[in-house]
Amino acid sequence: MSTNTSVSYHTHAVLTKSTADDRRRTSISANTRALVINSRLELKRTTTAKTSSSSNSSNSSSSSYGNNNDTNTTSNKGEVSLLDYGAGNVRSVRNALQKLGYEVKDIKSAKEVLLAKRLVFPGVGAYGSAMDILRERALIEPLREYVLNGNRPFMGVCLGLQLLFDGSEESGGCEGLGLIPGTVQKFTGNDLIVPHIGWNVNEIMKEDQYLLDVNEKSQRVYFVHSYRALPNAMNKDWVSATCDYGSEPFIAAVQKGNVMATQFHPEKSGFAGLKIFDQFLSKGESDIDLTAWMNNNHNNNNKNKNITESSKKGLAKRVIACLDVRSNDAGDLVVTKGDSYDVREKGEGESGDVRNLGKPVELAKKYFDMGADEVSFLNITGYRDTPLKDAPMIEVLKLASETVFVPLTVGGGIRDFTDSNGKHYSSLEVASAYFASGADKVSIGSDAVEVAEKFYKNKEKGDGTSSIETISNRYGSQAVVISIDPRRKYESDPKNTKNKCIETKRKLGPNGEKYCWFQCTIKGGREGRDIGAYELAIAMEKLGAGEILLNCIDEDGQGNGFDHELVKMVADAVKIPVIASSGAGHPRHFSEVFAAVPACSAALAAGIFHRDEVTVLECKEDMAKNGLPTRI
Ligand code: 1PR
Repeated sequence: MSTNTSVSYHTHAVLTKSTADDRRRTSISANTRALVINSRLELKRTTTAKTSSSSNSSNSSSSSYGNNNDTNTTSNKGEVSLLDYGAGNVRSVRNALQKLGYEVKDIKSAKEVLLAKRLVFPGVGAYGSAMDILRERALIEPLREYVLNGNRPFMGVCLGLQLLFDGSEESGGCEGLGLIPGTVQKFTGNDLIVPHIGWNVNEIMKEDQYLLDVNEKSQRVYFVHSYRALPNAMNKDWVSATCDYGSEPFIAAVQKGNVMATQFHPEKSGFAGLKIFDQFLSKGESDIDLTAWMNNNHNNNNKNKNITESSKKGLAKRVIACLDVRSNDAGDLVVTKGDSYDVREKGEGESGDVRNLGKPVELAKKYFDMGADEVSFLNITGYRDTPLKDAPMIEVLKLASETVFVPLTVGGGIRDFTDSNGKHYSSLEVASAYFASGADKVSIGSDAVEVAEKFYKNKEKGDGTSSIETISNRYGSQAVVISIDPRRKYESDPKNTKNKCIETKRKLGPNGEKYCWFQCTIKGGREGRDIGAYELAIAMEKLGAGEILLNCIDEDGQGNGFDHELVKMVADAVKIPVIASSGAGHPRHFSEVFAAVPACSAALAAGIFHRDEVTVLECKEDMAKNGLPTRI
């Protein structure tokens, strides 16, 4: 343990160094700087009383991981109690409320619930475990009492909406708080991709001063869930918005008097979400100027003449910015980028420097301002150590989640780990540390390959102990992303492998081979295994994963576009969302992969964004011009 600790401390110490070269590489473009300033202006408050918060509040104004110099809360809009019952990412909600200028009081006990002046009830994770925790902590009756009383504001988020209903068929069926009639059920629909992940459109069902502004301005909001409640005659008076996904529209928001709850995540829905939070908590007196934000920002519908009507409807295809993070040779934590996973500068022999493309927190904020639908951090050397000892990565998440109000995924090193002193860390513990630091999803790479190998040996069954099973049971499948790192393996005859082969039209093998399969690798491509991306994806879906991040070592950093053959093979094999990754070199590559593989839910890029060659908006404009549902 001592070795690990000293490495961490060393890394931390040298992170304070900032070379001129770093500064040059990480300088924000004039355009982005303007956006940052605009963001500050919108959130500027009339008073300057800095809100204090619970113990978890971060006071940092700058950081070695990138300046976190966005305006922090500058006004005091009064106290809001946040019920932290251990259901998942409460930090994001706290950060959003603090950003808006509320003083956040973390509460845990029944007594504190009853004393709250305004109560926010967040929720991520499985219904059954959330109800178990509420029961253990004797919170069920106080919560019911608070809502039934109705004299103080109550805001539920996601599971915090679902728990208000009579019950859910999730977790084998269980009772809820019984405050709204209806049972929460799994999405249904032919060939439907579940979880419902991403940015979708609300339809307002009744006069609702809290959602109206956002809706009138055609702003989408962020959903992530596999279960939903349906409107019916009994709950009609509660339903304030629905959203169309699956076989029928589901309840996106409820509101009655002082009680409001959303199935979507306001804290992850950019400025639109912050506006909704603020509208409700300030009883319709929000001072967030969404119009000013839209006019000053890149995503201004009016300025984009090419936006098609169809792009404004339905679940948007997501554009994700990815940050591969590692320590460079000097020990600084940097965003790097490889060509086919080789992240060292060329022309300097094998010992070329690790490419340094910027600071993680700063770049994450930049991509949020540019309109990225999500941001992913991959700790690419996580296979060597446990992130529980990797304080810098945890710190990156904490800082990024203070200013980035779209979903954050983190990967690298999520697996069971025994350190040199024999101390065992479970993958669930590692993931929990990431969730507590601001991650919304964790991505699992190397461990997933080993779990899949066991799954097939065990007659396609899990044993309940794997990272995928334990984390999805605890936090819900939507929180578990599988990062696949495949490379093409060519075959002259598909019978030469047990893995699913395709006849390729994209690129023949070195000896003219027509067939290929996509071999999974571990440890950042260092070790190939006898299992294909197709087989891995199927196993992961069965074990409870919620999403596939499909990289491609051959195309990584090449700029030739996504490997449609690979994406199609995997997207057709599973019914969970698939994110195409590796190879983006032009805005049209995004439209092309969505057109070629309609089942593909999102596309991710790194190099073109880091090098300022292409903006997120340019990718989205191309998508919207081509009629693809796009959050723009
Ligand atoms: O195996 O669970 O510890 O996770 C390690 C994680 O780190 C995995 O998700 C793995 O994909 C990632 N990783 C490991 N080594 C590298 C490397 O580059 N040497 N990066 C690496 C993966 C792929 C994408 C990249 C896209 C888009 N990089 O993250 O961002 O290919 O790039 P492009 O748009 O520039 O083409 P574990």
